[in-house]
Order: sequence, then structure tokens, then C-alpha cells
Amino acid sequence: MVLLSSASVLQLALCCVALLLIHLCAAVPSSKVGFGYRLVSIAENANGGGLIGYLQVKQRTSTYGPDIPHLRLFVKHETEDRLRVHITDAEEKRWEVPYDLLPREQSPPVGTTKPSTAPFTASAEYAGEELIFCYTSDPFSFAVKRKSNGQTLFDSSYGAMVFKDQYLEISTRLPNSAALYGLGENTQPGGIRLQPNDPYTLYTTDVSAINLNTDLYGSHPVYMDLRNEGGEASAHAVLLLNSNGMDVFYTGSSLTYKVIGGVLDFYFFAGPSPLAVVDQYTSLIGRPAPMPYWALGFHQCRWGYQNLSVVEGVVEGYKKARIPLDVIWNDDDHMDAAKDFTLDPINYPRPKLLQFLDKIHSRGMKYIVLIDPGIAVNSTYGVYLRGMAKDVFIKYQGKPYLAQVWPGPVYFPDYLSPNGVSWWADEIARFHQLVPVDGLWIDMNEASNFCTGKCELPTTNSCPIPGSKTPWICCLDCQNITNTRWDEPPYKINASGSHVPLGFKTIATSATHYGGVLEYNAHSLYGFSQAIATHRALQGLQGKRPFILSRSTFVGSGAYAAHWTGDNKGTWANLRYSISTMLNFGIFGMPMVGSDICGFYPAPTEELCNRWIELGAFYPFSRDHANFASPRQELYQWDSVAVSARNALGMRYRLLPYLYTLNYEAHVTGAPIARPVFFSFPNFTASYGLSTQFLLGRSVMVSPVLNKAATKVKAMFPPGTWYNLFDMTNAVVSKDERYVTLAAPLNKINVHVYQNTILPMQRGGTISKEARMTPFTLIVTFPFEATNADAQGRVYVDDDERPEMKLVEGEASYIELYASVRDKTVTVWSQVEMGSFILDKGLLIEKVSVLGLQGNGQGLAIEVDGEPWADALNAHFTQTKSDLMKVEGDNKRSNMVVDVGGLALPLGKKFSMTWKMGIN
Ligand code: MIG
Repeated sequence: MVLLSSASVLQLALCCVALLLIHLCAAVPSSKVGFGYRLVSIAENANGGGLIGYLQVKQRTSTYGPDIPHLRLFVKHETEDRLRVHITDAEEKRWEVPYDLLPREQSPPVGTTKPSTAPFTASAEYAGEELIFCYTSDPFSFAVKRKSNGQTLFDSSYGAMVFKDQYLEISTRLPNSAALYGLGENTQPGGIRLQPNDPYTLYTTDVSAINLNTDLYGSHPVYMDLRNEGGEASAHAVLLLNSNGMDVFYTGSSLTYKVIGGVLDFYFFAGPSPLAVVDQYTSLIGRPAPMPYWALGFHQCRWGYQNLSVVEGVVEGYKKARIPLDVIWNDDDHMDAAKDFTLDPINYPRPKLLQFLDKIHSRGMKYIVLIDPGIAVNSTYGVYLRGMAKDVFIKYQGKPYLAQVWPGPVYFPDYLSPNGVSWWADEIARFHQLVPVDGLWIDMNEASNFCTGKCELPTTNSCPIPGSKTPWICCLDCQNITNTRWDEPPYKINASGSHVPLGFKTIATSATHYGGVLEYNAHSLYGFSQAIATHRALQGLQGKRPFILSRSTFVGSGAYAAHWTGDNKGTWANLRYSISTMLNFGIFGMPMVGSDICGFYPAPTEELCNRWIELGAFYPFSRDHANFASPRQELYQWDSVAVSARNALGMRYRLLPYLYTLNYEAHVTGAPIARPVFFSFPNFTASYGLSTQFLLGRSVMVSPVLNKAATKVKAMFPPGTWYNLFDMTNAVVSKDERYVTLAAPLNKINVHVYQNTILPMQRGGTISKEARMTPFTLIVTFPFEATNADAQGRVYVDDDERPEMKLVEGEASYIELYASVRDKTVTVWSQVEMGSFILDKGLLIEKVSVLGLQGNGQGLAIEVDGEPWADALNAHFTQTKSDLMKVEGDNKRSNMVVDVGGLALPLGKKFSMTWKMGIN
């Protein structure tokens, strides 16, 4: 990092002169809301580095409240690829995302420094390794530039910066060529690439995924910006770390934030590759939580499994149909009157449930149940009584805030309160004594409330209304709250897509958390804080790796929980949307994500459910879930769906070692499990908006059918050879961005693996616990007709009972796999890091399949640990005749699939095998 010496803090720099000129010449949109600020001082920060500047408002207005007269600017290159620009009130401490929820470097407390009297220049630059912060002083604006190619990534001179107590506005100019991704949670009918003029409102809300371009369950004020100028792509990301509601307006040539509180706390991540961006992003916000192995198996859930026998029947149904199933779920049906941490004594009697759990646990299957944050107000309910005794609930005017959810009247736990967190952990521990669940599903945590405003228990009717068929209708006596600036802020974000009041069907925004924190500020952190508390609680139990599924999420949630995209519809359009939302969550640092397979409601058609499981089998989080009002939709309910499920999930279960390795890579580097195609091919601009296909990891392409009655799929492949995983004699050899038409009969999904890959696969099975012990096959892919090429892959294995996922001798192993073809010699070899764990498990390689060669194999030699391998006797070649290879969209060409079978190589020892290519 280049730090400026104090004497020369502010050398004049060309980049900023240019910026100043642009600023003077460009037609600056006039803004009646504010007139911007003037920089009055800037100097190096003596303690802790960075720069500190002071700003003064140029002219105050009263629109949306008075401007804050003096601001403090703090700028720091926190790492070589991360720049922070933090702007707040110079005099008063303002609300920020709490540092204990999202641990990160502190910004200097306000009031500890004074404006410097040292002279400074009107514009200057402050450079890090790759990012450069530039400013102009009057009006104040800043820009962020990339050193290596001179690009301006962010340029706030586009409009006046406004900073009021309840209204912050700042803009950036953007080139039209910039492809933007992120800003969620949002169902985007236009696909992953942000569309100019679509609304992007961020505020956590129980608004279902069916609603397009609306603020949904989560809030992620971050975007990735991918540019390709002159054939060289580079990506960066911009996070505005702020938990207040906001509207973000993207026009194609600019982006404007309008935020109703907090501070302007920008983090810029330099990239330049998309993978580097998520690595840098998750190094700030927390690495994705490691998932237990079984979580990568298939999950079945339904709202409306009336009793335990129905659940038992589902497990048997899967078994009989030989469809993989790892995890069976209960929605709220197991509860007694919808109360968290209870069991319905009639429909889910504890002794029977425990017997059932013993049985499925012994098979390696898992059980997860739902909980909601709302705690029933009920004087016979221990969870409630203990919560009251410890004073854990969110308050309104000094008393617990009354709301209504499934159990009727409820209070909401305050997960910002230390008591709230410890009480929650204790309740989870007690529940675990009652029912040894393997994970928790935290729903309704936006938080969702059936009522709005200030509510009381009704005096004239009972609530819940006994036997009500519509328990989701508010039965409390409520009044809207309109008399505070928290409930009715001057600027109205486009909440729920219709500018509803902020407190609509959630906690009143004038309610308070521990320490007087306003719900107004902390609203979008509710699900995040609940996930943290739940994670802490589960981690305390038996020292196992927690599994949590959360509906509401915020920046950093990925470090604790998985996510599903919430209530969707069983339609073809919703099938398509699921891809974009899934890919967005990968960018948000929450790679464990999926949508309700076959749709939450209403009844899916049989055809749709076929196609949905074919796609859903490749969601990182793969779960069939439905609403009680829909007919049953377990995959065995239709014969044709069962066939598709066995095919697609069969492939998933064979790919589990690959998925688990991706889970490890996600945890270590933030790399999404499911990725947009541009992640591996950033220069392939045709993929920038591609939202109908995606990659698992670097090189497995999923090309699902997304349209009714289709039996073909048009798919795009970046140049190179892509082998069909279901039929390896079949490949796509792509030269450009033209679509290829692939056959896709009802029961088939197209999944291809890219050249230069070594894909670790196992035999699969119907329960991951068994599948993971089966022998490995390594699929080695060379470019079509390769004579000189390389391939690479990797496998991470551990015992997923451990909470941590890291390479520790005896507890995990990491194997790197390599292959090359040179001068008609083929070599496949491994390098082993900490092999003892995998050796103890006795995992073997039984086969190596090599694709793309022109000749057969002769003269096989194998070494293990550098010595000729004594057990090579059974090793043999099986070669598939060249003329079987089909190349889509091309003439039949000659090629080979060379299998080396009969192996029993210990995966935990380094091996090397080599042979000569013979005749074609
Ligand atoms: O108000 O627990 O999104 O998956 O089945 C509905 C019942 C509450 C919403 C979740 C959905 C779940 C349902 N829940």
C-alpha cells in the first residue's frame, strides 16, 4: 500500500484533474434534496492509518429533513485489494451495522480527531496496490480507479451527495458496458444481469419469491461490476454496508443509492476476476459456513405432514422407489399449537418420534424441523416464561412488542440482546434433549407478523380464534403508528413494491432492541442475528457442524446458514427465476442455496416436476418442499418423475465428492458452488447475461430444460470441449458463442464437464453416508483430439461431524489430481496433503477414464508412493471405439474414451500412472 507522507498527502494527480474536468463539464443532474458538500480538510490519520477528511455542507435544504452540517470522511486501503470509504456525521455517532454482529476493522470513533489545519490540494489521489481513491474538494466527490488499466470504477461526481439523518444519497457514474450483478434479494425476470430501470429496493420482507423486482426476504447491498474493455475482462464489487432500508436506482449509465439511515460505508473489492471478488468479499463478511456432507444430499419437506406416520411413509416411499434421500423435514406440523420447541402429543408423540429418529439415524439419514422467531404469549409455555424472566423480547414503549404469527399472539426475541442470545441457546439445548434434530430451519425471520402497528390482545374476541381456518388473518386489536419519524420517515422506500409503511406486517420500526437500538435501523438484521444466535447454540451441542436454513439474510449470513429462495410457484417461469436467485446468493457469499423443487404451490404438472428435479438435483441445496394446499409432490408420486429423479439425483450422488470439495473451496475462498458461466470464462462476453445455464464449480455445466413441451435445449458453451457426463462418448466441441441444440427427452438433463478437468466421482447410492464410502472414478478430460494438454482436479475429504472444516492431519485429507498428454505419453498422478484421514477410511480409486485422446492405451505402468505398484495385476484398459464419439453440431469425428479399470489405488497415497498412446 502506498501511503502518502503527511507533507505531500495530497499530490496532484492527473487522474483527478481529469475527473474534475468531467465534473465541471458534465451536466450534473440538479437535485433539490441537497447541494453537496465541500471538503474543508484532509490529512493522514495518525492512529491506524488511512486518511481523515472533514466536509461541510454547501447549502442546507429541508427536504427529507435538514442536512447534517459536518461530515467526517475516513478512507483506508484495508488490504491490498480492499478500499474502504466511510462517511458519517462528524459530531454525533450514528447507527452502523454492529461490529459484534459483523466483525471488521473499526472506523475511528467520531470526535477523536479534529479537522486538520494543514493545507491540502483541491484534488488528489491516495493509492493502494490496485485501487486508487481520488477526490475533488468543491463540491466534494470521490472516485475509485483501477491502477492496472486506469478504469474508473466508481465516480460520485455524478450527483450531489446528500447526508441527512434519515436520508442519504450518493451516485456513481457507470459505463454502459458494465455488467452488474447482485443487489438482492430480488426475483429477476430478466436474469442475473441487472436491468436498467428495474427497481432494486433492499429491506427484508415476507414477500414471496413470486413477486418480481421487489424487496424480498433478504438484504444484500452489494453488486459485482464486470467490464470487458479491449477483450480483457475485469470485475470488482462495491458493498454499501448499511442495514437501513434503501432504494437503488440503476439507469445503465449511473447508479444512485437513496438510504434512510446509517452511514455511507463503502467497501470496494478489486478483483479482478469474479472469483477474486468473492474471495475478497467473503474475507470481509465471513467465509461461507461449511456444510455437513449429508446436507449435500437430497432433502424432502412439506408443510402438512399431519402426523408421524405420514413422514414415515415418505421415507419408505423414497426407499421403495430407490430415489436418493438424506434428509426428511418437518415444517410446523410437529409442533404443539405452532409453539416453537414443542411436540404435538397426539400426532407426533415423543416416544414414537424418537424411535423413528433412531431408525433413520442408524441408516445415516437426518431430520430437520422448522422454528419461527415468534414466541407464543402463553403463561403455560416454558419457553415464553423463561424468556420473560430473562427479559429477552423486543420492546415497544417499555413493554414487549405484541405481534401475531402461527401460534397467535407472540413476542419476538431480541437477538441483539446478550440475554436473548443465551436464552435462545438454552432453549435449543432443551429442545435437543427432547428431540435430537440434526439442524434447524429458521423461517419468518424478516420478521413476519400477521398484524401491523401497535397491537393489544382483543377484549371482545379470543385470539387466535379457536379452530380458525385462516390463522394468518390478524386477530389482535391494532392501530397503525404514524406519529413517529421512524414509522413514517420523510423518504418512503419502495417497500414491498408498493411503498407500504416500513412497519407493515413486521415489527413496528419505532420498537426497540437491547441498548435502545431502533428496529428502524436493525430491521434487516433480524434474520442475520437469529442465524448467528442459532449457530452459536447448535455449535454448543455435541460439537457438531451446524446446519441452519434461514429465510431472511443479510451481508454475512452465509457464514452461519444456508438459504432457500422462499415461497415460489409451480410454474415454468418460477423454474427459470430460481437460477438467477441461486447465482446471486453465490455472489452474496451464501453458496448453499436452492429453491423449493416442483414449486411451493399450487399443484405442479407432472412434466414441470420432471424438469424441476432435473434442475434441482444440481442446486447446491436440493430440497422438494410444498404447501399444505398443494397435492403431495414427493418425487415418487409420479412414475415419470421418479425416473428423472433417479437419473438426476443419481448423478448428483455420484458427484458428491466434487460437491463436497466445492463446499470446502467455498468455505476457504468464498467461491460459489453454483456459478454464472462468466466465473470460469470472464472473457466470454456472450455469457454475461446467461441465466438459463450455470456451472457447478469451475467446469460442470448444467443446461436444464426450462420450457413446457420442450424436448431439446439450446445451450451455449464457451469454446472448448464439453463432455456429456451421462454419456461420455458424446461431446460438444464449441468454437464460439453460437447456441448448440441438445437432445433433452423428458427424463434427461444435460450436464457437461469441460476439458482440462479431473472430476472425482464415486458410485453414488441413495444415502450419502453410503455413497461416500464407495470407490472413486476419476474422469480426466482433455480437449478433443488432444496431443498436448493438461488436466487438473482436487478432492477434499473430512469427517463432517467436526464443526470446523479445515485441513488437519488425521481429520481431513486433500488430494490434488493432475494429468497430461505429451509426445503420445499419458500421465495421471496425484499429490497428497495429509493423506492419513482418507487412508484410514480406506477410500480407493477403482477407475480412471480419460476423454479426448486420439489413441488407445498400451504399456500401463503404475507407481504408488514412488514405487512400482504391486497390486497392478488387475489393471486393464477398456477403450471405447472412436466412431462412437458424437460431437453435437459437428460431423462425427474420431476419438477415444480410454478407461483404466480394475484398480484399487488408495486415494490417500500419491500415485502416478503412465502409458503410451497407440493406434487410433
Ligand atoms: O406463513 O411454515 O416460506 O416454506 O412452509 C408461511 C410454513 C410460513 C413460510 C415458508 C414456507 C413454510 C411456511 N412458512
